[in-house]
Amino acid sequence: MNLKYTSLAVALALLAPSLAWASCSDLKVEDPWIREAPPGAPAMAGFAQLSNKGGKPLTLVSASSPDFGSAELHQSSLEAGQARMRKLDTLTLDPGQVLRLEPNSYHLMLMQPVRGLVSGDQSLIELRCDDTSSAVVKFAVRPPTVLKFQGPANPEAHHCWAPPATPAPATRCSRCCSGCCPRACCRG
Ligand SMILES: [Cu+2]
Repeated sequence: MNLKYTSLAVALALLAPSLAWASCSDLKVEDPWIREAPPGAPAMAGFAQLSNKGGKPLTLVSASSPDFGSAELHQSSLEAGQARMRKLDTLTLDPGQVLRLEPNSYHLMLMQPVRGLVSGDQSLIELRCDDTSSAVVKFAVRPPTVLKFQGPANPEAHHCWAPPATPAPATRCSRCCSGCCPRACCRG
């Protein structure tokens, strides 16, 4: 190898670290929690505050948990007065960016619970970044807070649920349905 190519190789080696993808180790996860759902609910939602403490963009590509059949990154939004949510293939945080996963916004859609999770339980969720690194985060299950009325119920909002105004064991929801979102859960 002549001097010219040696210099090039050294230059590339020095450059390489700055070309590397941001790693999940730059991901800071605060206040991770899962909203409790009625027994038998097909899905639950997970929330947290995410921040990128690194100097490069950080991209989440997937999530999984032994407590759920599958997990997806979702975003809820209001479109023409209708509450909608869609699956996100990736979620990118710029350096220093803080992003809240919260009801009616970004969330983790946790589908097919494999065990009954109730308030006080914990669930491990693995978040994966686009460089194949990952972070395992312990989420705490908490009671649902009553959701504000957000317009007509969305049939696709399968995780929308709020307890009745005067909760009593006999009237707790046994399932979620398209009528769940506005104020309370469905009966029966
Ligand atoms: Cu969702």
